[in-house]
Amino acid sequence: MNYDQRLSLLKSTHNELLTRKNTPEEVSNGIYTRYKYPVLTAAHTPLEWRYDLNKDTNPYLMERIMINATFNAGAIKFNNKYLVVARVEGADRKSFFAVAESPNGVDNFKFWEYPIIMPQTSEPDINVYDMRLTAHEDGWIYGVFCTERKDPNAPSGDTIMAVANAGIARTKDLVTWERLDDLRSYSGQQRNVVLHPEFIDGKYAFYTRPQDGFIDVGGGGGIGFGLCNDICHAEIKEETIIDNKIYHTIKEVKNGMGPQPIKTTEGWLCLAHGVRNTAAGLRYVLYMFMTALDNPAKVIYAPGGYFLAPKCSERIGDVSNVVFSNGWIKDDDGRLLIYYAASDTRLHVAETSVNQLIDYCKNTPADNFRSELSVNNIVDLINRNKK
Ligand code: M1P
Repeated sequence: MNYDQRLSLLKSTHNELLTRKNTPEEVSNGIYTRYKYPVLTAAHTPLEWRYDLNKDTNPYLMERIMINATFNAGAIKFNNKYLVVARVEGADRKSFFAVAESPNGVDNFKFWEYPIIMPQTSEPDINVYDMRLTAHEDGWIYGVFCTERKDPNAPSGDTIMAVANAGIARTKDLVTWERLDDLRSYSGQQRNVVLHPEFIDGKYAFYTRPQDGFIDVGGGGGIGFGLCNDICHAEIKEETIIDNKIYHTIKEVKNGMGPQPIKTTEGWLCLAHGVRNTAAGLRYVLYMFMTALDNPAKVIYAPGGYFLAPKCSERIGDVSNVVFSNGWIKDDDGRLLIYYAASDTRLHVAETSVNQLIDYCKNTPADNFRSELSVNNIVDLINRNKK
């Protein structure tokens, strides 16, 4: 195949992928409906990011920059378009952010021409990932993400020890970003930090996930909540754990807030991830809870078990047996699209509604932490069904 034939094949294959219609699964659990195809994969990234398209300098038409994965995406409806800010990971293992846009939220996602050029603080990021987007009542759209740097206290020769913290940036158009100071907190490292969309007592409110180490949360962990006065120099002096990790549950190892909570008439809908250990390694699933409208630090409904777990091909990828969500979009009519990534490799979507999720949170039995009590829940349901 000559250069021109190969280029034409690359372009048509890419176009076919980007314009492929997505279809909902036929039978669902009634809580949400998954869509058949991932909405973003590494192959969705523009050819211009990967290929030198000049015949003279790239006569073999080879990829000059390979992209490994597109996953964990923040999400927002903006100018009537469904936007995700994906974590794009290159073959060099560096993650960065890029906006992809869809007319309907379930297919036809197309990356904007350039990835996000994220300004740096005085201490440059080594790696950035998992942006949560919050359209705050102050008028800005905030992106809160994990910034990772080498641990300055790593013993010499240790090339693994890292420190995670929350980076904060804001924008009005998702093109130009203003970088603010990284979060300052006093509970160790931070990951999965999310900004609440409204002021609480006149202050900015953050969901946090304090952790003793980079991977292990150690004595820390749980989803925390804290207030700060100045978003440009965010400092949380006090964190309260509002949703802890618990023995023999889907969040026995650790947990973390997912996207920004969604306000409903009955409370704030919260989506989170829980991690448990297995002989095959860590298993990441999604779970939900609701907090009080007048107090987002107070959990009012906590349905037991997972909400969404990796299924079929979702179970396989660079970090297998993982689903992770840091983005969802609510339409004005209550339709809700949940963007979840599978095994740190690709991005999927599931559709539901605000009312279904409220119903799910209120009516799913809580985890009572013992097998006997789980059986009681089933027996109770059977008995009610007999009437
Ligand atoms: O590899 C699974 C996930 O691990 C991390 O989440 P947590 O901090 O809760 O362990 C994150 O790095 C996330 O990006 C990743 O998907």
